[in-house]
Amino acid sequence: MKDSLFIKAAFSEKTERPPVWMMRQAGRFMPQYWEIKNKYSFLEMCKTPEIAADVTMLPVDLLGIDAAILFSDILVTGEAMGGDLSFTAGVGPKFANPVRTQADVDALETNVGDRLQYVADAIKVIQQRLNGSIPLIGFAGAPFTVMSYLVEGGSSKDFKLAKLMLHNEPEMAHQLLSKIATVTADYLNLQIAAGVNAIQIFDSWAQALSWDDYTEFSHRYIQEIISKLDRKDIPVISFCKGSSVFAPLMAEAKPDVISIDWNVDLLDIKNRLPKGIAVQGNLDPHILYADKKVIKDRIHRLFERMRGEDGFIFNLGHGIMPDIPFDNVKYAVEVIKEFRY
Ligand code: 1CP
Repeated sequence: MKDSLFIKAAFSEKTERPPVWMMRQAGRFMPQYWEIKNKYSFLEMCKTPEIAADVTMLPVDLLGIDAAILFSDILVTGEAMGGDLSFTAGVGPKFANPVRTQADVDALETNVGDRLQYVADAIKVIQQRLNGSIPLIGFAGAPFTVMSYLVEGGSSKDFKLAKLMLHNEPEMAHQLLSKIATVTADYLNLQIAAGVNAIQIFDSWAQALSWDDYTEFSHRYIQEIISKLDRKDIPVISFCKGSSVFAPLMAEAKPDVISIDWNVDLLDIKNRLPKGIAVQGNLDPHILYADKKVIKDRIHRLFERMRGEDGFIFNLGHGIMPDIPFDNVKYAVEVIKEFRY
């Protein structure tokens, strides 16, 4: 895999064009996803290795992207720790037993590798299907983002309860985050042992935090996780919404790649990072709703800005929205793959 465009760019080596994959590529914007989804619940799909592999392969076969991402969810760690997780169409994820008290935190389990074995099984099936063609990215949620779902009991607009725990009960919050960090490091090592070729950590809701709170309650746990990974030749990507602000701090956790949201000029932020850290990003996903000439123009604008830079992986600044036209995503991938430095 070390000769693949994606792995080379992740390790800041020269490539003839930027590699492309897109967050949330294995999901709802593809009509073929719904053909599978209509037959099974979301968690059944995640927990049945053959089905997880089918969905992982959809964007590989239909779009020709340069890296696959495991079909799963960031909340499976919370479920394995004891969260009563369900996904309902139109509602999203729910934990029926939210974590709000010291007793709730104490009840969470941390030795949960057996409960996540189905992910290792899925990785093995996916690697057979990929047969060495492109790398497979494994992933997990960052502790603060996973904590926000456990404490709120589901999605939230303002993270009021999760932030209140940080502010009023910092000791308890640290115990909760520390438990999630332990599980997450073990879980990512389980994925590495099962055969993934790269790792991404998603801290999707970090932008809700002040600089001080991000430093104390998010960054230090991501740093702990990364320091525990059996990295070998496996690049580690750190993503957060808010990376246009937090990237210099994220770099201290020593990831190989930082995935950048769309609020910042990608070259400017890259120049502010230590040498040897690659960047991934950072097209505004809303561009994929626009006319094709706009899509092409904005991709070329980004690529011209990054011309001559080693260590650049094309991605969106956040995930593909479910109602983005499939045809536009396919077109974007074609434009990217035709480009040459
Ligand atoms: O990227 C991929 O295509 C791989 C599969 C994947 C990944 C990486 C899924 C499938 N989920 C995730 C990560 C994930 N899950 C994140 C981090 C990435 C991001 O920020 O976009 C988050 C925040 C979640 C939580 C989650 N799971 C939500 C978001 C709810 C909210 O608070 O806004 C939702 C809707 C889910 C369910 C889910 N996960 C994945 C899919 C395809 C779905 C939809 C399930 C369905 O069909 O109803």
